[in-house]
Amino acid sequence: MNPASLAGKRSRIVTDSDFDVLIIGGGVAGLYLLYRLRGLGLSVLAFEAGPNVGGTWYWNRYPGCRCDVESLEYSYSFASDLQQEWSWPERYGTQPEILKYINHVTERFNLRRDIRFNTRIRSAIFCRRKVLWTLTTDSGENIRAPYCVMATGNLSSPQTPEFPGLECFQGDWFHTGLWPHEEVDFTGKRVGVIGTGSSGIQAIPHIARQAKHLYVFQRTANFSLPARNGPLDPEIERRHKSEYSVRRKAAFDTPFGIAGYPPPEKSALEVSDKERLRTYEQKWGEGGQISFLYSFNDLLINKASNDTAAEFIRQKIRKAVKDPVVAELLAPKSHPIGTKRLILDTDYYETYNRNNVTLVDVSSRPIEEIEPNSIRTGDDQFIVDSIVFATGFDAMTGAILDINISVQDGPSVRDVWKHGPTSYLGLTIAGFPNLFTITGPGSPGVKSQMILSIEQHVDFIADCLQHMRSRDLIQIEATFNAEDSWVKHVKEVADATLYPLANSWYMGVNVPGKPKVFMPYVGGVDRYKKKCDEVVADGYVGFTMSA
Ligand code: N01
Repeated sequence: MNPASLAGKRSRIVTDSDFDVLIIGGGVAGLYLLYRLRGLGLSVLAFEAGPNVGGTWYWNRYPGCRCDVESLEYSYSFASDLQQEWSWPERYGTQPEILKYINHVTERFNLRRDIRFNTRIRSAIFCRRKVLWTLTTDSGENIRAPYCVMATGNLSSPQTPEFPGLECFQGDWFHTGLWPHEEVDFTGKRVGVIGTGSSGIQAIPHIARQAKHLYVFQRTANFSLPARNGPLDPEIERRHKSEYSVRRKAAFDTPFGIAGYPPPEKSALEVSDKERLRTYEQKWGEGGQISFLYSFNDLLINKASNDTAAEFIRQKIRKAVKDPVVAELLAPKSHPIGTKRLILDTDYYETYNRNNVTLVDVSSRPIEEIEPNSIRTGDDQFIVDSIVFATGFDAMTGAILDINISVQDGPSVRDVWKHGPTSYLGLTIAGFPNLFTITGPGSPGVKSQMILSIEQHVDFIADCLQHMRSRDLIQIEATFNAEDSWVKHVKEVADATLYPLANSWYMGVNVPGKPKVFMPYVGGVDRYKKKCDEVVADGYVGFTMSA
């Protein structure tokens, strides 16, 4: 196919190009970007490796998969009609519901026609002289445009540990992040789930209800709170929708990008034991991460305060799990609460009271080998018919580094990020003109209501392209100075919190050989948005733009 014919018209920005903007990714970010740029009259093509839209919500179909942000929040805000018309059945959206919503948005705004599905981009090379990115697909086709945007997602590169023997395993094995489309039936099977992060903790109660026996291989115990999910109260929905525009705006004045949680004023150490307990009990009863982390104002910065919250949850686990030895293994002690993603579950701890569930502690005796019909840890052998890897992702940088991105006769992103990702605002990388990343490392994306952060980034990029076009500018690049100070700021902010104390995917620790660098910006959506607004108000300070 001639790519230019897909554009419908020749580019208005650079004459040699096939399109004005190429987008990599057809998930929540890619779709909204397509919509915005189309609205500016730009010719745009998006590439999606999968056969359909949805990104993370297309691939993560494991049993029990649902969002841990409330459904009334976790949705687009750009179209008022859309947010008024769509109805979420439950407090937290399931994966099928969210995917249905994404498909609805795709159809409603006729986005599908500008997405090339089943197409993986292998390389992206920029020619400074021609001001053109050339993207090469897995079938060898080259497509050119002056701008390229990575809408590749933060959790889209699934990680399966390289256990010896996996290739000889005779049963079925699955990764939660690449779950098959056909129904997987574990009835009558002995199943091993490896990993107890958000995915594992959501899947385990469901698999336990089906399987003949479930072995859970836990390396690190995690903090999880009851989600308190249930049907969405129509009155809550009505009220929320009537306040949507105010709430969405107010969300940008909050650290996590969700309005409605008044910031706590007291330290956990300032109040009496009785008041502290009462607060935690109330938050525990409400369900929700922000609610709990907002119990006091210093849970993420003061270890002694954090210990009080962590101990509260440990006590809850000890009460929920009948076998005290199992309860103690499930009670997290390795990291402060909230420094790894705080998980929301339904019946997770209670699942260990079932006779068909065994918790296997692999913290001191790791999995050594997968045998044809078992998982072996030291001398112990666990016979299984199926294995579920809930082992997470090469987060934030994996999908970007999967593509060979470089400037002709210059460095590649792989070279530049050898010691950890660098970026200006998580939006651009110095030395790589006309390349944008949506919610890249250095942005608050993964520490916020993700769709809000995505919309903010997309709007920033769209406004920036519009600004340049109106001034006949075609090239934009972050300066190394601006990038250096942003990277320093991101680190300083993280170092002032307890986050770096956890071996989390935020730090890249879960991927062997990955540089140990804290990647998200944890200064809050409010501070971040203010900084982006100042950058724009000061004439895109920190960027150079040229004709
Ligand atoms: O992945 P994870 P995830 N041997 O990296 C273990 C989002 N999400 O897919 O902690 C044994 O958190 C690993 O152990 P350890 C959310 O942001 C959201 O669960 O490294 N175990 C850990 O227990 C989340 O944070 C939702 O010691 C091994 C687990 O595998 C992010 O996605 C739902 C191992 C990986 O946990 C990632 O969550 C799902 C090994 N060799 C996901 N290697 C919702 O919205 C790894 N592990 C609800």
